[in-house]
Amino acid sequence: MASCISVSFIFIFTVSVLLISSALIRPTSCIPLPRTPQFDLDLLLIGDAQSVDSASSVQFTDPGASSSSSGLLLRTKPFRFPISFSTDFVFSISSHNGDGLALVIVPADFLPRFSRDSFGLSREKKFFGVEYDTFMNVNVGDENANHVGVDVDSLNSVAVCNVSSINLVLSSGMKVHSWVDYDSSSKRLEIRLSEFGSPRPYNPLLAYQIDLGQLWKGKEVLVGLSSSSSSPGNSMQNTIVYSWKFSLRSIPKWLHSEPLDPLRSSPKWLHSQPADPQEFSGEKGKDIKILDNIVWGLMRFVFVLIFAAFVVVLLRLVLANGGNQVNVVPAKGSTNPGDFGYQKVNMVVDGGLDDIKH
Ligand SMILES: [Ca+2]
Repeated sequence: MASCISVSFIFIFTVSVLLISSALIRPTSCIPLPRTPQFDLDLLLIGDAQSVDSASSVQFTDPGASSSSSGLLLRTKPFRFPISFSTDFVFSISSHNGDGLALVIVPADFLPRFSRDSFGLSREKKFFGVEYDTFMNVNVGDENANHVGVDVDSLNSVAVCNVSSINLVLSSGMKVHSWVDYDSSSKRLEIRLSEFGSPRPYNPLLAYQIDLGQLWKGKEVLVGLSSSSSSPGNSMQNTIVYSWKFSLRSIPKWLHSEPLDPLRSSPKWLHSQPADPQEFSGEKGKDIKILDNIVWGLMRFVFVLIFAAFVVVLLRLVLANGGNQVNVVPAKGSTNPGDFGYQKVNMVVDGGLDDIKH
């Protein structure tokens, strides 16, 4: 009987904990975005985000929600900094009260902490964001309700630009196009914004120096577009994204500030030792060393063969010259006195020897 009561207590306790947890924790739905040419693949719809207009666009918040609403369009492929990225998206924000839209980079395990307010980031301590803010929150230092801001671990932006300076109103309901580029070598972030249909502006609306590699310290991150609104008693802001492209660019390895090693540019078989011990360590290193030895052995063997052939040819030439020496020197051209015949010439001298003496 006692054990039965204990089991019942554990069951009731467990159910109660689950019910309370489900009430406290933001329920999130993860729905793949239908494949459309306006969006990259591998995207998930989180929270109140849903595809609308035959999956041609994404609506982030639920205008009919009673209290607050938030939605996230999340790219499911994690990545790590340092890396460069370029992204652009077209969106519209209705003129109702709401936070606007944000490009967010969050830890790879962020989803359980996605919330209903503050672009879904109120329960996340580590994030990077570019906010298109349409609500003036004095508590985080917002200067107006129409600005672009750069957020690092806080919605109190580290850099801000008034969108009114380019004669745009984010919450006008009109489509706008934004480009965000980050170069990891120069550590420069650039944000551009224009009315939809206009060309990409040459000058960024906001540029900011930030080392995202230092911020994330090699941790896996995810990127997404997020929106939230809370306006009890009033109709809520409706944020729609019509297209989103995101691409990463790695830094070429040779651009890293490593000392220049001239041995790297020559074939590996020229080295008796590997140029980079780490690169050729382990079994791979052993294989390459064996290959080096084989190539070196073959080169020595070929060299010996060539040398031997040269010596043989030279000897044959020398011997050949010695055996045919008579034939080589023409007989008529001989200067050897022994080759000439002698003929005795008899001279008759009148007067005898005495006449000669006189
Ligand atoms: Ca705000």
